[in-house]
Amino acid sequence: EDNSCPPHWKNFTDKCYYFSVEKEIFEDAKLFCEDKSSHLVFINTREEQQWIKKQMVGRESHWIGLTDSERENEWKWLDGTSPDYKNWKAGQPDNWGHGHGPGEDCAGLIYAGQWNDFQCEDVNNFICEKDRETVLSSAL
Ligand code: MBG
Ligand code: CA
Repeated sequence: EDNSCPPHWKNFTDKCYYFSVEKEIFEDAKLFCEDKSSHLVFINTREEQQWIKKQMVGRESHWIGLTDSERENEWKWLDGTSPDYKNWKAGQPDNWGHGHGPGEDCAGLIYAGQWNDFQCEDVNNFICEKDRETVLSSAL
């Protein structure tokens, strides 16, 4: 495989993606990715969304790097940018549990690849993303 992604990471365009086998609460998933010089995935295009969906073999939900914990219903990627492309499931986000619990401020993919807001303390799989390493051409 000549895609310059680390072992267990998959390449798409100029990025590398890690689909976890681990399940974590949102904050620990975020820290896991940061520990590997990456971030919870930002999904910016339909093409990226479709590729990610294809990689999701099981029916598990996966955290993405999207939260409205700063201000309710202002969804932001973890780099502070607002989503342009969106893929919410119909009826989501719904901040479910509001009035009875903490609501739902952390986003993830359900098995069909669509987005749902979950309670941040839910335990889900997750996807990390980072830039692909630049290939040195000196060996050629
Ligand atoms: C669940 C979502 C949850 C909440 C709930 C509302 C069946 O999906 O996971 O976040 O939106 O629906 O009924
Ligand atoms: Ca929800």
